[in-house]
Amino acid sequence: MTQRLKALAALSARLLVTALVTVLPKAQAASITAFSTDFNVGAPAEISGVTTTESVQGFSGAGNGANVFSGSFLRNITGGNPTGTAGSPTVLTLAGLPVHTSIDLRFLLAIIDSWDGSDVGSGVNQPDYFNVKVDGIHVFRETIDHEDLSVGTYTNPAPGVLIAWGNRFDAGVEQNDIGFDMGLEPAFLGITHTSSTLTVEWFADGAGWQGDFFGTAPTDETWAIDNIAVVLNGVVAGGAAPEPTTLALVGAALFGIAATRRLRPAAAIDAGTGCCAAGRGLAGHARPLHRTLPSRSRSSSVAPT
Ligand SMILES: [Ca+2]
Ligand SMILES: [Ca+2]
Ligand SMILES: [Ca+2]
Ligand SMILES: [Ca+2]
Repeated sequence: MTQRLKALAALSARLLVTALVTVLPKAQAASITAFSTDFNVGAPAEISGVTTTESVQGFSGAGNGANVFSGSFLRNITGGNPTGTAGSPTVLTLAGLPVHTSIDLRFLLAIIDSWDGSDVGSGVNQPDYFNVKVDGIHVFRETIDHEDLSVGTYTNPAPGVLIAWGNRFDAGVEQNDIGFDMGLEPAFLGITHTSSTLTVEWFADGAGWQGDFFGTAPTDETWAIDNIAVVLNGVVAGGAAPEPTTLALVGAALFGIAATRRLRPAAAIDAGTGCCAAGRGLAGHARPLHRTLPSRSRSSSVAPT
């Protein structure tokens, strides 16, 4: 591209953002997608830490509407050797965000193979926690049982969250896998956030975390994420201008303004405990049962390892 064309493209991006922000009525806040990735061509530059991508295998097509696992996802197999060693995080870092009042964090989550949950029997190889931190503070920390969710703290996903169940990955290893659409999980909706920078960390840990325990394929218990999107809520006309480096990104995002209406009250991070959003702590859940998993005996030939 010639210098003249590059300059023209940059000018167009600036005019687009200016025009779209300007047309928003002063009192009307909008929601915009500030970042998204499907990992189908690898991890973008905004992702650091563990960035390995690979085929979604049998998770392909699982999801809600067009928001489905496809192509590749980012898979994190770290930690667990020896058992209890925390996994290394996968990190998303954004900067130059326009003024906003909260964020929605959307992603598809694959819980792969023998996650042992917590609080059952002898507690061998437990607990296994899946964690998400926003700017260093937990918004999600739950133990997950890969067989039927029955012995973890995450036993009762909200409607639509559960999108896959069965041996979807490493099918040669008889271990059940579970998929979640975390874009519908209340813990990730309306997270209070106003900074122009954002850091999100995904990682696994816990005294029973085995991760890449064997040091070779197949791994013991791993996780993967696909279709990440960060939605900024409460973006208003007259807010601080984005950094030049994010103009094109935000401009593209504004094309997709959905004027998302807030369906749920804003979640709150408990500064005292550092955990968790929207009342989802480690205690039991009071919500009625939403999930519809097939019944499954835990005494099957596929004992958690
Ligand atoms: Ca993908
Ligand atoms: Ca295990
Ligand atoms: Ca474990
Ligand atoms: Ca599996």
